[in-house]
Amino acid sequence: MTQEPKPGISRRMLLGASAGTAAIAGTLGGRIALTGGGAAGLAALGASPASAAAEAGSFEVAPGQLDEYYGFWSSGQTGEMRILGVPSMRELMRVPVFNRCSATGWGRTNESIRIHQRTMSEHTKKFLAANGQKVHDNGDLHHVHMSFTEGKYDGQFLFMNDKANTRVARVRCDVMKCDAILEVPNAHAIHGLRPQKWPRSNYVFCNGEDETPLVNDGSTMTDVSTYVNIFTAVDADKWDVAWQVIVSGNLDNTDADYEGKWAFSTSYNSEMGMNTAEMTSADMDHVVVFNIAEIEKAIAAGQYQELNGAKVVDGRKEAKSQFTRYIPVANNPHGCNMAPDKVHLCIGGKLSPTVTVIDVTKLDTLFNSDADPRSVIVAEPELGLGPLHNAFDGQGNVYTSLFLDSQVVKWNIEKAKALYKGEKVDPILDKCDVQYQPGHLKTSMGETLEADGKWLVCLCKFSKDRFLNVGPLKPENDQLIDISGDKMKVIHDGPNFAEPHDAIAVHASKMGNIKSVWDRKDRMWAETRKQAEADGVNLDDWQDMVIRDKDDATKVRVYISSQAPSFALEQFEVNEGDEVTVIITNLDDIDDLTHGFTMGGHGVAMEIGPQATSSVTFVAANPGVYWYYCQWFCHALHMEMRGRMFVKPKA
Ligand code: CUK
Ligand code: CUA
Ligand code: CA
Repeated sequence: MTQEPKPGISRRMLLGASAGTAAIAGTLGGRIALTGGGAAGLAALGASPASAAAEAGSFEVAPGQLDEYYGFWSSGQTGEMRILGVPSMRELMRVPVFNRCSATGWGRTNESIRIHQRTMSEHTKKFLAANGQKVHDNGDLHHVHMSFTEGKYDGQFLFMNDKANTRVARVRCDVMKCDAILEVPNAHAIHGLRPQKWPRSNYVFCNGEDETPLVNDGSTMTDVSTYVNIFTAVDADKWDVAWQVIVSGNLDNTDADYEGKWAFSTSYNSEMGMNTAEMTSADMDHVVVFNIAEIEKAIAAGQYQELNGAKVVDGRKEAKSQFTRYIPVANNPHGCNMAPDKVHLCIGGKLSPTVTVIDVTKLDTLFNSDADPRSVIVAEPELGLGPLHNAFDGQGNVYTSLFLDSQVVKWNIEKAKALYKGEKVDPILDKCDVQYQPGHLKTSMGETLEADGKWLVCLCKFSKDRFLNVGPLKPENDQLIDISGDKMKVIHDGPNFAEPHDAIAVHASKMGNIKSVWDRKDRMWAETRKQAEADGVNLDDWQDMVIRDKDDATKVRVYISSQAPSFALEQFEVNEGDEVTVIITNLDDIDDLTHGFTMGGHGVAMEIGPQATSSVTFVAANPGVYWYYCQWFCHALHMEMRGRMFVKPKA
C-alpha cells in the first residue's frame, strides 16, 4: 500500500486507490467528499463514482448532516482544545485554555484571568509581575480526556495538561469553556494525564516529567541526588491536589485501570540522567504501578509530608513502600494504554520494537509477595520500529503507532500471549502505511468499556508532501482510518496546526447536556455579578451605568447591555489614566446570537454569548475619541453596532 505521489496522478486519486474505492464516493449527488474537494475533487478523480457508491456511505457526512462522534483534540503548543467532527474531520470549535484568544478574549477578560490566577504559585506571581503579564499566555496541551463514570464517558468534563507551565485544566462540557486551571506544586512539566475510570473520575492522574530538586530553591543544580519526580492525583471536583507521590525515575505517560485500584506511568529516565546519552544508557527502564488504596490509607492516617500545601508520600524504590511497584520494561518506553477488556495494559516500547503487555489482575501478587516484577508480563510481541501508543477496538485487538516505520500495526492480544508462551503464532493482523511518523492514535470510544471498533484517528507528526507547500513550517497530518473491516483503510488526510498529540472520539449520544444559551446565573461570572449588585446594577435588565469607584476615584466601571443590533450605551466618558472595566451583558437569548466587544486601539476584544456576561479591564491612557464595536456578526445592522468612548485629557 504505497502512496508515493506519481507525476500526472493527483493525490486524491491515490487516496481513493489506497483507501479502496470507498473514499471517492463522497462526491456523489452534490455531496462533498471527506477530502473536501467538492466538484473539483470529482473532476480530478476521472473515475466512475457510481462504482464506488455501493461500498461507500458510512463515512461521508453530507452538508447539513451531523457527525456521529465528537472528536476532542489537543493542540500541543497552541495551548487550546479543539473539537472536530468524526468522521468528517471538520473542525467545529476551538476552546482556548492555556493560550490567549484574540476572538473570545480568553486570557484577557476578567472572568478568564480569575480562572488562571486562582491557583497561581508565589513563584509564578513573582515571575509574571517581573515580566509585566497577568497570566501565562502559552501552554503545551498534549492530552485531553473526558470524565468517566463506571468506565464510560459521562459527558461532564474534559481534563487536559500544560507541559510548558506545569498546569492542568478542566473544561465544562455543558458550555465548552474552561472553568478551572491548577498549577501543580512540586511537580515540573505535567505530561501524561488520565482520569480515574472507576467508579468515577474522582482523580485526574498527572505525570511530572522533568526532574528537579524536591525543594527547588536554588541551593543546588549539580547535586542530582536531590532531584525527584512527582506523580499527582488531582481531585477532579475541587480541582486541587489530593495527594502526590515521589517516584524513582521520571514519568512520561499514564493510564488507570477499570477497577479503580491502580494507576500506571511509564518512565524513560529511570537512570535520572541529565542528557540524552545518560537517559538512554540503561538496558531497562520501568513502569510504575501506584496502589491507590494504600496511598489513600496513608493520607487518611496523616502519614505524609506537607510540601507547598500538598500531601506528599514517598514511593521511591528505596523507600520500599506499599505505594508503588516498579516493573522493568525495555529502555525508554512511551505510551501507556489500558485495554477495555479490563485486564491488559499495553506499554509502547519506543526504542524497542515491542509492546509489553501487563496483566493487571496479577498486580496484587506484586504488592503481597516477593514475586519477580516481570512475572506480571504476559506478552511482548515484536511489532515494528518505534511503537509509541496503543488503541483498542473492543474485540481483543490493538492498534499501535510505529513512529519510525510510519505505520499502524493491528495485532491481537490473545495471539501475542500465545506467542509469549512459545506457541508458533503471528499476532500481527494487518499493517497500514500512514503519512508520516505517527504519535498518538485513538479509536472511537476506544479508551472506554464502549470501544466500538469503527474509526481510528492517527495523528501524524509530519505531513511532508501531503499538502500544498505553505513554507518551512508544515502542518501535521491527522489521518482517519476505517477499522470496521479486517484491513485498515486510510480515508482522509487532515492537516492540523501545531501540534495535536492526542485526541478522543466520543459518541454524540454522550454529549446531550450541551447548552446553546447561557444560564444568566452561571458561576463563570459570579464575581462580576457580585460587583454589579454592590454597584446597584441589575445585569438582567436593559440598562447602562457608568460608575466611579467610591474608594478609588481612578477606577471606572461601565455596565452595558447588548441586544442586536445595539449596545445600550452609545457613548461614555472617562478621564485620562482611568482604569476602565467594561461589563457587557448579552440580553439576546436566541441560539447562535453572540455579540462581541472590541475597544479600538486598546488591545481589548471579547465574546459575549447569548445571556452571558463578560468583562474586561484596561487603562484609558491617551485622550481622544475611541470607537468600540461588536465584532461578532449578529444582525443586518451589525456594522452599526458601535459606540464611542471619550477620554478626557487631564486638567
Ligand atoms: S506524548 Cu505526544 S506523541 Cu505528549 Cu502523549 Cu506520545
Ligand atoms: Cu452584535 Cu455584531
Ligand atoms: Ca532510559
